[in-house]
Amino acid sequence: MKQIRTVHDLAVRGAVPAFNEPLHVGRPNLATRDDFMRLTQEIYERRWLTNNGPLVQEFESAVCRRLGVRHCVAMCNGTVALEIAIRALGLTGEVILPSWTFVASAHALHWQALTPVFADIDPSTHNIDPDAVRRLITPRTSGILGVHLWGRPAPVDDLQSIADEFGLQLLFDAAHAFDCSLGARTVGTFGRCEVLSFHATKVLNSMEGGAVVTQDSELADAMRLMRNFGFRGYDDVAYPGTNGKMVEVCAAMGLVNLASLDEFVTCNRQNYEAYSDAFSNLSGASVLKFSPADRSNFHYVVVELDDEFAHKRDEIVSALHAENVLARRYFWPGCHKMSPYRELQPSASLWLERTEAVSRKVVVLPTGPSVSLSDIEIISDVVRVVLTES
Ligand code: T4K
Repeated sequence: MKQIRTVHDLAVRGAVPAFNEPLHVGRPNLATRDDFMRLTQEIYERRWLTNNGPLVQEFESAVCRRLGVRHCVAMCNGTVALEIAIRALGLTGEVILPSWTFVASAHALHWQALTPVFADIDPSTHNIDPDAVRRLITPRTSGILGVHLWGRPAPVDDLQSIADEFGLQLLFDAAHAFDCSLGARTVGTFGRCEVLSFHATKVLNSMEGGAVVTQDSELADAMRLMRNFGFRGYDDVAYPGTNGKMVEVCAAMGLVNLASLDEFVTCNRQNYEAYSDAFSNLSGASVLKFSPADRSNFHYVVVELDDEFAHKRDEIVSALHAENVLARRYFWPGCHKMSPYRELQPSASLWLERTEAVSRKVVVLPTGPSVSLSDIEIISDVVRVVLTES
């Protein structure tokens, strides 16, 4: 591995890349192969592959125990889980959410024929700003979709107060926040329900997968109907449902990875601290901090450039890519600037100033068990060189 000390060492200048193999943001966390193989062997022997199989039920129970939540309804992915949650809550008209999120949060609303209305964020947390939410409420608003971005809990209490005051439904996109907490309160228990993603790139993966977790038994029953075509029993269809079921092999992956989750988080934490140390000596960029009062899964290492260095963001990403470090500009440029929503709300930039400012200065760096402490040293060096040399 090549150390990067000066601008002449950078692969963008024609030198050899620092890494032979790419380092990805979102490289899957994987538990030992043997446990997964044992469960897949059992799936073969049982010949039960999907439709609320025993491993899906076991996975749902394990998630409930881990999060301290009453119901977990496992689904084929987080996006379908969002759509089913939105539908089960009976949302209509407009739903307020941040633009600063993965575009699936907005798509899920759009696919349910709702209008996503984008609210600005608090730049210090990257999460939705409750005052901005208030300003966007109209007679057509039926709900608020909060997002716990990067695993950092959204301002759940303020959002709940607004929801109560205006009679709105409140749900959360908790795709990033498995096993995170706000103080002593674990994510999974906020709002009417919370939506998880177990995509390959998430801290806990089931290859593809998602779930809605809730304390509300009626809501959970409704979502169980919806994810299985609305079947209440043989021949008895109670609702025009969809196919949102999780398959057994995904539940197997989810179960074995859940058993190793603490190891993944410990590794993420070490990497996060190493990045934070490296960037603490660097002027122009810092690693987004988590509150020590909360529990984090440290799954995203988000570097934010100071305003006067924002113009270097794309140069940093190009330099990292040239070294085979596939850093990401998540979630640039914000949902409201992506084509389907740009046309729906052409003037959204007027009230999303802070979203746009943040979107221009963020770089997300690789972490997880496939990234070593010496990799982090080199990655940080690349950023330092681009920031300090012109
Ligand atoms: N809400 C939020 C806030 C979300 O972040 C997401 C998903 C959702 C809702 C929806 O949940 P799901 O329906 O996905 O369950 C990736 C993921 O596909 C997406 O799940 C995730 N958020 C998003 C943040 O990241 P892309 O378009 O960036 O994926 P892609 O293909 O570029 O992969 C990311 C990196 O991971 C690449 O460098 C390659 C690496 N990778 C990926 C896969 C799939 C691997 O090394 N191995 C793999 O198996 O969206």
